[in-house]
Amino acid sequence: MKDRSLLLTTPCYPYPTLPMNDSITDATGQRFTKGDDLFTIISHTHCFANHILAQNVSWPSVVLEYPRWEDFTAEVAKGYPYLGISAYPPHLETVLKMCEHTRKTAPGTKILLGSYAAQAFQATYDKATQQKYVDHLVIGEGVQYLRKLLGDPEDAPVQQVLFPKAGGSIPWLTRYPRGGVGFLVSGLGCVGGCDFCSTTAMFGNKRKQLLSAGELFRGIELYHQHFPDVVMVFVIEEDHFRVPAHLAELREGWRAHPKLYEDLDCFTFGSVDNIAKFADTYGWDAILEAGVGCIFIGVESKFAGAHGYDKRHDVDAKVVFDRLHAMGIRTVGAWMCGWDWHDHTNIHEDLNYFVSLRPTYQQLTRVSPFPGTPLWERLKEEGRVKEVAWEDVHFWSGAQKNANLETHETLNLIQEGYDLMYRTWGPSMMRRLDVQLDGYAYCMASDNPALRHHKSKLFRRQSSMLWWMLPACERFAPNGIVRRRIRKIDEKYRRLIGAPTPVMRTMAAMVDKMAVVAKLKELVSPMNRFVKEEPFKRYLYDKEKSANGNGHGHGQGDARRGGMASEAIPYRTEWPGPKNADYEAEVTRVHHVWRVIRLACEAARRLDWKTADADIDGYLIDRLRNERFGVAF
Ligand code: B12
Ligand code: SF4
Repeated sequence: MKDRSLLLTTPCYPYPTLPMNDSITDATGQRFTKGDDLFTIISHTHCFANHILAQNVSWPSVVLEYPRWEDFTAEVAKGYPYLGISAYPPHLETVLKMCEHTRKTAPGTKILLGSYAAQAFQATYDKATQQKYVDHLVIGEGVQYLRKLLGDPEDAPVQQVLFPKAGGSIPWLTRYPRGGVGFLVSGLGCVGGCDFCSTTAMFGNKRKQLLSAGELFRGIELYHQHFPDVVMVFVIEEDHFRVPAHLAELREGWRAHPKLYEDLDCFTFGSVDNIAKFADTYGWDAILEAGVGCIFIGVESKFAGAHGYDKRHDVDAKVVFDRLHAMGIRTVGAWMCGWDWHDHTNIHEDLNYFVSLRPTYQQLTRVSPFPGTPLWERLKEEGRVKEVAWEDVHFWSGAQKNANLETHETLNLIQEGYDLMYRTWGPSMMRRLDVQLDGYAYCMASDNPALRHHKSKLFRRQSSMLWWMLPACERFAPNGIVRRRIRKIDEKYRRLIGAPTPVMRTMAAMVDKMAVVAKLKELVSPMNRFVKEEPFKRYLYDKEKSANGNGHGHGQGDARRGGMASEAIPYRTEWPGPKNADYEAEVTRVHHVWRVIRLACEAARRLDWKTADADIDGYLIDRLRNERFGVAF
């Protein structure tokens, strides 16, 4: 038996696929940019819960991410005192097998199960069954729980240094984009108490703050210092606008370091009414000043306010979406299908209301009763929760017996909704370009020097990068409406920023050709046939601080060799197992393609130096040099 060593893991592969044949770990492909045809972004991310736990206990820890069965069993055989599994409900069947195996082969190992699989497991199994598989079911905040168990001081602050980065790209540009998105958890849980919401239930309708506004800002800075190519930090805070003082204080950090506005922004979550209230108190500009670039907004339904959801009661969502877009703030709008009030007379009215908001990205899901939520309790009492396999307990579960709609209808309506978004507004990339151009105009007209001199630069640079995609999006636009919209966006670009530079034109021409090849491939072998799989990685938190803070061990390239840990990056990454020849070949191929494109762009810049733009072209060449053309959202 190992001494003082913690094993943390995600569930083992294979992972279930979603009803529309999407990867369960790919947020952009399964939702945010779904329906965008060739322009759907495919992304990867990490299990941050396990990393937060490992960063906040004194015991050395090993984190397994996406292990295959043999990887998991080999690690369990080493005999850890504790095995912690962080999982979601679709993996419960696998998780139970993992527990059975651990009980059999490492009987001294105590098993902890956390996150939403724990919530579902507790809600659906009796005590005896729970104990058969798991020693500690952890519902709610885990750091404190684990510290208590391991004898660490419980009330020490929850520190967060750097986590592995997430990232995404159009797969025919690169299938293995380097991560450009950082991650920080500012707060868990929400006081909103919406009956369908798992997170409010998980944290007892309370918000648990993990980072003060100052700590959050320092975390953002740390990402920027170590990874200047990080373009966004994804901040977990269920409804940031419900804690206005925190968001307003975050603004102070940015204001004191306005140059940071030029390079990155933040993703956060908000609700319609609370965004409007925040703006009433602090002014709309305060949202931009707080470094917010993109907000996830639960619209849920046009009729949600009338049915008791107070976050959607006072203000028309359209006003908030339009106002944010006009300032350059992107939105992820979320809509749900299958509310009890949905019937054949109003479902299309509701869907079209959502479409009219023109969210930059979208999440359309079915109303899904997650075990452990009040909605699930009520529907169960009413005999309206169907037995579905654990692998189907997710945002598109079909477990609910709808009041007025057939089960298959809600899934088809969702698919129709994604298609409608694309046919109405075009791909998210072009919606983003449009919004960011408006942001550029807004900042240039602002009296605030931080917005005018710094934030405007981010909009200008990112717009020039998105313009790369414009000719290809125009060529393959789904209809004339979208094609014209794209032409209008092009006109807006030229009016506000000027003619595309030689680097932009060269790059766009290459991308356009790559899109033609991708379209031809799509005809015979649609991308949706191949569900993305994540590789297995092993992160070692040795708890020995190295003086070397150079960030080795954080990128995929270093991961194979196993890099050094540092104070900012307190783990070493290993990518065990035999080398994957297909992966190596693809990475080499993409590397050569992008090298050639970069050389062509550099040549174009030299030849056509009169129309070159030092800032835009420098930014773009730099991204090509580092192969950082993957995008956030
Ligand atoms: C980032 C995120 C993702 C990412 C990455 C998730 C991952 N870990 O692999 C992506 C985009 C891939 C994703 C996908 C999905 N997600 Co998601 N996701 C989130 C989000 C926004 C944040 C999760 C997070 O990292 N939080 C930060 C960490 C630190 O918090 P935490 O996970 O709660 O962990 C704390 C405690 O729970 C506890 N804990 C957690 N694990 C463990 C383990 C041990 C051993 C211990 C002791 C403690 C412990 O300690 C931690 C610190 O306090 C949440 C919403 C939210 N605000 O939480 C939804 C959420 C978790 N996702 C959800 C869902 C449904 C999914 C999907 C099934 C989507 C779908 N298609 O339906 C997939 C499943 C992915 C998978 N791996 O199987 C739901 C879960 C609802 C439910 N009851 O099941 C949530 C709650 C969203 C919502 N509002 O409904 N998701
Ligand atoms: S406002 Fe959002 S996060 Fe808060 S309880 Fe409602 S749905 Fe959940």
